[in-house]
Amino acid sequence: MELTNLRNNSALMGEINRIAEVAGYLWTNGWAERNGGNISVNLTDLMSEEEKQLPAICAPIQLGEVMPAVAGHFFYVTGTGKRMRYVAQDPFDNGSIIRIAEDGKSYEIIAMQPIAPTSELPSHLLMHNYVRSQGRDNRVVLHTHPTNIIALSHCKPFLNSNHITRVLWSMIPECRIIVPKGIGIVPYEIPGSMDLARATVKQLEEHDVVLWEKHGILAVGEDLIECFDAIDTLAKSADIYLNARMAGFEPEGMTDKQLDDLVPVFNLPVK
Ligand code: 2HA
Ligand code: ZN
Repeated sequence: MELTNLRNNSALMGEINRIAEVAGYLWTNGWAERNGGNISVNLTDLMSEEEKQLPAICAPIQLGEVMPAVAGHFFYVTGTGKRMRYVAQDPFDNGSIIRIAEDGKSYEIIAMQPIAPTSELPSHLLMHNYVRSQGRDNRVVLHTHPTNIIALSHCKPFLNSNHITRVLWSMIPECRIIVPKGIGIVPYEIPGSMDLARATVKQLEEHDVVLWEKHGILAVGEDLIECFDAIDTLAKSADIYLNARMAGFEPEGMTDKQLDDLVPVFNLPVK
């Protein structure tokens, strides 16, 4: 019998190509120095039953927490220490596909090479598990280091969720429309730690985008391009705000009324 070749699955490869595309945007935007950032995407719905039976290419690795909402699920995950600029060129040389065990306690790598997943994998899976357990069809966790958003996180007033959300929304109408739940804040924690993961999960109760103080940003959602767009739009607002400040003036920002007028027109949640 011929071995299943995932490269023949055009839906799956389309999604992997989108991951490579977004990895390229992270790098060209200057948000992915060295191995900064990581991406995980749930591929379960794109794989056939035969593909799901592919043998593991490594021994099972314990997760340390039970993840019932993603038990039996499959993810593409960028590799630990791998650079986004190389994920963009060859996603399977710089990441792998993993299968979460049916008991939700461990995972194994099934393709293409035994590339160890990002150090943030336990925290990504905790987030996938949490958002799915809320009944949302979450498929993506995207983490990156947008320079000007991180710059704002070095200034105490911007570590208030309402304040940073209001300022960034008010720079351009698109920001209110594209990031309607605003931005959650997690005070500084060690990268890759479960404390950071748990604090982020708490913020995901009300937000789809979370700023990590002096570190970076994280977005969850159903679609990788939309997660990127949310971060890109926030980054654009941060750029406008800081450009105005560097030019020596405080940007006026849209008024409350101008922001509120967008709500019924674009059917946005009231905040
Ligand atoms: O993967 O960005 O937060 C490198 C990081 C860790
Ligand atoms: Zn990071």
